[in-house]
Amino acid sequence: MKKQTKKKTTETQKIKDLKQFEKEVKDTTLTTNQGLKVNDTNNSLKAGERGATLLEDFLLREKITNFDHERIPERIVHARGSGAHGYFELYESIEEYSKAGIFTDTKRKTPVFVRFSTVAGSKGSPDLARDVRGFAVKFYTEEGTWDLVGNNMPIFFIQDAMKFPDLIHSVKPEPNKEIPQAASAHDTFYDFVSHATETLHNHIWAMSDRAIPRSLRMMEGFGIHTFRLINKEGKAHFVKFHWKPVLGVHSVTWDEAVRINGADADFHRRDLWDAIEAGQYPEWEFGIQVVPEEDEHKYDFDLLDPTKLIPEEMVPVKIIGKMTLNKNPENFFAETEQVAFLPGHIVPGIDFTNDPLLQGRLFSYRDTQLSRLGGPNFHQIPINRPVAPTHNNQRDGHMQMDIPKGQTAYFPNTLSGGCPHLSKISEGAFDSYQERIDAKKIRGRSESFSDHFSQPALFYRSLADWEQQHVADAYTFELGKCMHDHIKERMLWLIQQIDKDLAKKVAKGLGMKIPSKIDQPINQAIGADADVKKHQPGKKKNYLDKDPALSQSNTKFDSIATRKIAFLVADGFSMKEYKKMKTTLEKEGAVVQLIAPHGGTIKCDTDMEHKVDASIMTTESVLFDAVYVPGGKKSVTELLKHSKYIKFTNEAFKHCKAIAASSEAESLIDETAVAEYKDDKAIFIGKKPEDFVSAISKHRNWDRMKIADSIAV
Ligand code: HDD
Repeated sequence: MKKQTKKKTTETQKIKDLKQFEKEVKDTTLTTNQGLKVNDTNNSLKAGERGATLLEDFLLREKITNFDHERIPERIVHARGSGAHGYFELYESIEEYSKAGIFTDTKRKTPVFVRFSTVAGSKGSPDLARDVRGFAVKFYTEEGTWDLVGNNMPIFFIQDAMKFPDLIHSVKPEPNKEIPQAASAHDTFYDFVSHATETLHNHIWAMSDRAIPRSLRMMEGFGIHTFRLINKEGKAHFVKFHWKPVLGVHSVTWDEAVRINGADADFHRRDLWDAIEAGQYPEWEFGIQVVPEEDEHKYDFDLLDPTKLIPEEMVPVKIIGKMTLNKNPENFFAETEQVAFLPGHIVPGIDFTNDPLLQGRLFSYRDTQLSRLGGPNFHQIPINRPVAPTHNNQRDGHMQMDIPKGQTAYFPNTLSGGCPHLSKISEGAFDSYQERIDAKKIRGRSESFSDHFSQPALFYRSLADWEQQHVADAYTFELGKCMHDHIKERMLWLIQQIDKDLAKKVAKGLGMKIPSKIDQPINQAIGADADVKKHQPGKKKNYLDKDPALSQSNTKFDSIATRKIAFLVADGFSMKEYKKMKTTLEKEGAVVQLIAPHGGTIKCDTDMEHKVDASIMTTESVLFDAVYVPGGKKSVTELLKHSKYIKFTNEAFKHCKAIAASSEAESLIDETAVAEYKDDKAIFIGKKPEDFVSAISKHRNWDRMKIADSIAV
């Protein structure tokens, strides 16, 4: 990505804090870990030139020992991720709801570190897997660190943390053969999903385009659980947290996702890195949905049920701030790999609810860091250190980095003057919300969590035609990869409870019939979770027909900033046309890349040399948002000799992208599938660059989907 208008980077307090741990390589001498200068790091110490290596060789042993231990256990979920630094700014104080400094002080620039991830794949898996994306934000606030550990979908698969290991074991590669990697399309996942109807809501989101984002910068984020905001008077409100990307919510097609994984498995990671390096800083607005405590039981669903969203039609999202990511990590391992997010990290003014999934998470995240990062001092790793000062009597353990001074490590004490001393609530101490509890101890699920079908149906109804088609295709693909008919049948039967037409489409694709009843013995053995009748909507008070916020067709389509446009060129391309189109696109923040038959440089028709961004052999159409072919007879004649340019254009057409060509380049278009569809609303031959810009801002021409399937590439 080329440099655009680079915004000024202002250092946050956290970046300054991290600087003291940074180590420059430039102008340094190679030493051991003890500071001993080294004069040979290529040869081990031997008994003679052709002799055995000596145990004495401490230089060899130090180097190899360090190497042997370079890897730490990857995260059991969300192993594949990318991180970035930035800051959060508040537009307006919400002191009526929360006393948190981050929500009341509009002058603050709170440092953040964000890690985006996929869930199921290993650390080295491809970015474009069909999967939920993690969206974890660490706010280094003045009152302590707050971690909002969310996803890019507003709900979760299960209602109780107790089921999390089962969910993850079912989606991870099957244990006997460790197949498939980073894919939910296999029997064990659908065996589980089809017998746990609470998963169906998150599952239908995972079948939608949300699971294959165009960019990490173009997806929403959600805190998912209902949390509490607490104001100065101690009054609580329920709240859901939202991140809305300034660039809108956009996705690729499944066919593209599969090809992107082959062409550039780091597509999302690279896109995030490049955008930040180019000064095109990713931004999200932060919003809250607030529900007064008195309204806790007003809805058709339970606010404590993490498989339910609050439709924005019912409770609008109030935008209160913005997050900007403006700095890439200096070192992937030190920062992105070692960062530890804990939902239990909160600050005064924010509190938990009894959502049983959240309650379990409060245990799991600290526990997992102990084995992942090696011990209880993981909070002392530079990326995890709060910017707020920390003092307590916790001591020792693996990798203690601090040097606590003095005679005491207990409370109360007199020998250290009673320090570290306690604070009052009025001085900013944390105080758990005093929720009244008067209940029997039970192991079970509230009846108010039992409707598993209304919201998947609401989601599906709210989608545009093209989005619904993508969902049907995704179910068909995923179930088509399952080997066991009884699992597929059960899924068809469940999909039917969500939407009959959807089930019919999937059944047709699978070449199967929707069963009229389901194999009872299996259900009985498995228990109540599998009993669909128990999980029907029942009589609803105020159910919605549609919630427009759930459809990507209602997102923003007003910008082409950061979109990548491929210019297909060979020697002799028209400088005039190239310049006009490039200037127009770059003025709007798009990124132009020259794709030539070879690397190095290329000459336009005025004999000027231009640097080639990629040779046609090293790149693919799926890595771009749109295609332009400038004129220049010599150039077009040369392009026609390379079949990959035809394939490149056909793929862009198949994936519903905008394509523009100069009139002189029409002969190339005539060799492609576009030839028959020149009147398509996102095809421009000899038209103004502005028309092309407007089509790119629409992301895709989804009307083209109907014919896209027939394009062979
Ligand atoms: Fe989790 C990591 C998001 C439920 C147990 N989770 C993890 C990450 C994200 C989420 C984004 C990666 C953080 C990072 O980048 O380091 N998880 C969620 C969301 C959930 C959720 C949005 C439901 C609303 N998770 C959940 C449950 C459990 C866990 C119910 C266990 C009972 N999650 C973990 C974990 C991980 C984790 C095993 C792996 C690595 C880590 O924590 O630090 O503890």
